[in-house]
Amino acid sequence: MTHTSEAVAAKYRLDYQAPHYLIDTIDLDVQLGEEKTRVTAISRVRRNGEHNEPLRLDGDEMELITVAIDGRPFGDYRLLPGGLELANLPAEFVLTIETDIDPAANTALEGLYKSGDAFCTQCEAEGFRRITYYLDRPDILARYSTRITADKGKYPYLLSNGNKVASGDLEGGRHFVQWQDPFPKPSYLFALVAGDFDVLRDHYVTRSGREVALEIFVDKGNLERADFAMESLKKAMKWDEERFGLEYDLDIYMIVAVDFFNMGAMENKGLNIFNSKFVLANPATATDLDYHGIERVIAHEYFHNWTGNRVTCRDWFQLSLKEGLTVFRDQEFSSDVGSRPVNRINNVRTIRGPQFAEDAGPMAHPIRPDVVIEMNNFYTLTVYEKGSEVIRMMHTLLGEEKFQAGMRLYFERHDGTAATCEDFVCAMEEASGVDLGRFRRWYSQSGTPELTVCDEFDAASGEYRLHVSQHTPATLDQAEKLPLHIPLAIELYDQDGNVLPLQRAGQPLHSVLNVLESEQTFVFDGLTQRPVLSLLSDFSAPVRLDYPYTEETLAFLIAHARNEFARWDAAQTLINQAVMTNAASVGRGEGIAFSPTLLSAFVAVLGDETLEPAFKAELLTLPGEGTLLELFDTADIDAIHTVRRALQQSLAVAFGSRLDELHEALKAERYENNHVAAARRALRNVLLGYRVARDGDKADDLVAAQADQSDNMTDLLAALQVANGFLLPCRTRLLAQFEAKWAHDGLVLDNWLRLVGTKPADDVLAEIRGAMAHPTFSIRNPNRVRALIGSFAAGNPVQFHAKDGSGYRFLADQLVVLNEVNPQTASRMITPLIQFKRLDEGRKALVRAELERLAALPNLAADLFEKIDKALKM
Ligand code: B3K
Ligand code: ZN
Repeated sequence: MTHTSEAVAAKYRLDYQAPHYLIDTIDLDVQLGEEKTRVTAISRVRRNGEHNEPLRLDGDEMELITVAIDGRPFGDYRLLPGGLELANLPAEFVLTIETDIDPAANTALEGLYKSGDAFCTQCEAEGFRRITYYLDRPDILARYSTRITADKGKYPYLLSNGNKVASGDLEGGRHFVQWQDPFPKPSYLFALVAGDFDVLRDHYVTRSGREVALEIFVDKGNLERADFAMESLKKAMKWDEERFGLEYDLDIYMIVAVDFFNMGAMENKGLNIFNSKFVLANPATATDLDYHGIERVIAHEYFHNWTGNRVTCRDWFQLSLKEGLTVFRDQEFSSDVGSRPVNRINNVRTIRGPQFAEDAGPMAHPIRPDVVIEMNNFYTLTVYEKGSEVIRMMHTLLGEEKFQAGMRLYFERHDGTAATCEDFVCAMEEASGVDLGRFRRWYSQSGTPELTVCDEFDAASGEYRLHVSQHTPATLDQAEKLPLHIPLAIELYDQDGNVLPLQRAGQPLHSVLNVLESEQTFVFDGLTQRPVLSLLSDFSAPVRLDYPYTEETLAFLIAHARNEFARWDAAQTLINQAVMTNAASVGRGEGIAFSPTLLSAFVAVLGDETLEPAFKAELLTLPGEGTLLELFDTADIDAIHTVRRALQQSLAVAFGSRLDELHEALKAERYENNHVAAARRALRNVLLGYRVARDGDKADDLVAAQADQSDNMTDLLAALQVANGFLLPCRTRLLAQFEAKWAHDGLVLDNWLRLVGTKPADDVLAEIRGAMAHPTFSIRNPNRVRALIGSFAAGNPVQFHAKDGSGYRFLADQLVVLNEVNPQTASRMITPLIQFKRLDEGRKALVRAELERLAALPNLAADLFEKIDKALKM
């Protein structure tokens, strides 16, 4: 995967062509060996239409041994960079290809590789071509059978997709297992695992009464950490039956947890492979947030069985067809089984923070990209999270009932096929009768739309007019932008906080306004006084909003808006405004001040006993520095940091003794693992931060005591984070104790690595280098790399953006190594270095110098090439 013209060739969505050949079945025989695995692939191939085109198979990083057609050796082939071309073929034939691969040398973690002592695979997007030469594209649907042979002692479990149809012992201590997957599938859903595991077994009876065996494979000794994942799986299976009417279709569902994995997890048919981070949990090792992540990711991969596997993507440009939709489904699941407002708040945080930053950076792309160099670079927040927002907008426009009718039509038409985003929109449109003509532009247009709203009230006529204009700023990939169909949900309140009905000339109006043009006016009447306006309820569209809210109006909405999301949103806007004003005055060398309106609004929140603790915790959580940075055209990172700290302190002072009382009152007698207890922990730990912000080192004992007495990872880590964030005297001891206790367990030690990476002090790079020498750290393990180096680059803005450029240089140095070891992880880690738009000129120059250094690497991977090349064009 070097920077040859072959590797960096761009592919365009509009160049899609149906395949010249189809493959109906593939029988794989995999003889596993660490350094040499022999793969024999026997495929039934047939020509698709009348033509004389050669068969061009994809292939990478393999040694070709033999090629045969219909059982006879075949010589009419050419090895090309990235593939194998066969000419003069009959209309139908059996193709046999033997290849050798070296799993132990595969540090890219794509294709077949070793994760610790086990073998596993990752084939999405284009990893199958590292296992055998094949038509490695998602519109080739074939039936797979897989025979795996390996040493029985080392690899007692041999797994693949579908049902186990045969197994037996062989000579030399080896054994084999044969699997057959009855569902035709694209190559990216192929999976193979071999290893020695502990297995958690359970079963699920589907709505129609079929029994499905459920098996979770974990490293030996981790069995008791798999229960929560199993419960989550069963919950997800039930929810999908109840809300979407979708049932599981095989007799067995397997999940394998591995330590070396580039992403969260992978939805391979019947055999999910997971990053162990999203499987393993017990109260001593996992935080409430970790538990939530497990529940979400287990559900997400399960939901893919219909949205992704039964209906797959025609080509990779359609990725959001399965990912946007499946994220929407997992968000709905989390909201139905947990707190809807809290889930919505956190999803919106992701959109407004990192997704908006992606839109504003060099990698801006529509949710259905038009041009791709390295497909792995497009598993993005835009395709996933904004893609989910686009599905959510359709849900808002159609309503649940019609949306579900659209889903049914989509499955009726496309089950068992490879479809496009357009197919999905057509199904929604036809099942509902709702015109989605202009709405389709969300699929083709990149960037974040900006809505500017102003209003006027005419007391004489009782008319209230809302003027809405929309504008999407140009992005690197697209200069011209068109108006979109934006569902704008609003509410009007009277001065007492009552919701006012929306009406005009005696007719009720819908609370979701259809913004379709660059400028539009909406008129309401029958009002006796100027109403208070709440805009974009529940974040009805992924846009930036500009409306001249006064502090008083925001305080009013925090107290009165009937939708919890709107209350949180008003609180965020109030904080954002204060941070912007104060950062500007810090820049001018002036002081920091927060208005009594702001302070009393938050004092009221703290004291409001009607608020759910989980929601109160969200209301009181200040936006992170990275999110605040996005508010500025040119951001002064140090000023933002100073203002944010000052705000936390001022709020804490304003909270007075109430803060301490509430913090003490939330202390639990003993740990319980449920939503109610987790909500109380969340609130208590937010309050701990405020106490320390107010009392400084005097709070050292408080924090140390929480750490020493905690009986769960959530409370322990919360104490450590505060000790780290405020550089309390107890920090050194607590971190050392944590390291000593968990040195053997990489997954738990990641928390320590994150604390080190986010240390807010000038010596952070020295500590990071120290941690890199820790025996549990390995540059080959993406979890370790993300925890230490990723947390520094993405979660420690003040130090990463150090004026002397040391942060940028450090990251670039690591990327030089990762470029060779694991290009996919390198490419994910480079994000903070390419999103430099809001930096001052001095820092921009330092960043560019590092990017140019990387661009000059002799073996620059296509993954990094694509991003750096664009960044240097910004
Ligand atoms: N579909 C996988 C992601 C694959 C990423 C390949 N680089 C996990 C998921 O979205 O469910
Ligand atoms: Zn997914």
